[in-house]
Amino acid sequence: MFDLTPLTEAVIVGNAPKAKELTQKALDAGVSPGTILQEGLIPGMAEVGRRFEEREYYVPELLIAARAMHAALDILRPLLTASDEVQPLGTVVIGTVRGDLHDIGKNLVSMMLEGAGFEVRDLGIDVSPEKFVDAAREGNCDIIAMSALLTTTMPSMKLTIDALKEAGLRDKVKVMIGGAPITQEYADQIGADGYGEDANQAVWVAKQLLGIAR
Ligand code: B1M
Repeated sequence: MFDLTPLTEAVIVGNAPKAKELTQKALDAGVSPGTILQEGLIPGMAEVGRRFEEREYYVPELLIAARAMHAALDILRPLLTASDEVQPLGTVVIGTVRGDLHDIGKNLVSMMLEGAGFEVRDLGIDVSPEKFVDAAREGNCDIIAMSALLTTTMPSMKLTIDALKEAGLRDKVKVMIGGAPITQEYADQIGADGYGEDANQAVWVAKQLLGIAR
């Protein structure tokens, strides 16, 4: 059995070349991309988060850990996403809300949605309510998916929903939200249609919102 612990460690210490190399080695050894993600990379970022909370790590360590995680994700992304031949289940416009620069979780959700057969338009980080509205207005958008990692940026989700209402677009798109500080209760409070606790659940929620029973 392939040991993913060194990969987890490479993320924790922020060694991007090593994270890349070990991800490729794991794939070559037949480990599935999903297993590498769930059992190698995500536990690494969880430990980074713990060290940050315990003040063993500071922002520079977070940045280099995030860079290592991204290096590994670059290899996994095409393997987790669906082939072009499949008709998309629907289109999701995704972004991290205004003022928030955290994108690792958002990128994972994006990849998992693509992997499940959705077309995903990723607006990136620090996305204003106006940008989400513009994307919804352009059409070909079934779901607006917002991610927030900071308690201070959560209100931007409500502002985006308000802006969609003002633009007369609220009944044309579904809205789903997620991110570490987000809860189902918060989603209900601001009038979002769905909440995903993690990237897997996000896929399930997106399907539910579009009435896809698969
Ligand atoms: Co920041 N940061 N950070 N950070 N950072 C947190 C979030 C924090 C909890 C750390 C802490 O203090 N314990 C804290 C927030 C506190 C709070 O608001 N309550 C914090 C802080 C304070 C800050 C700064 C203010 C620090 C500073 O500068 N003093 C600053 C803010 C910058 C800004 O955004 N304006 C900042 C900066 C950064 C870095 C840039 C250094 C870096 C981000 C790099 C990057 O993303 N490219 C960073 C990191 C790495 C973290 C931690 C350590 C890890 C976040 C992460 O990537 N987790 C984080 C601590 C922690 O989480 N324990 C922390 C891994 C990722 C897979 O999980 O993003 O939760 P997550 O995504 C999950 C689910 O939440 C869910 O699915 C994902 C996969 O399962 N999900 C969705 C996410 N989006 C979803 C959307 C959905 C559905 C599910 O539907 C649409």
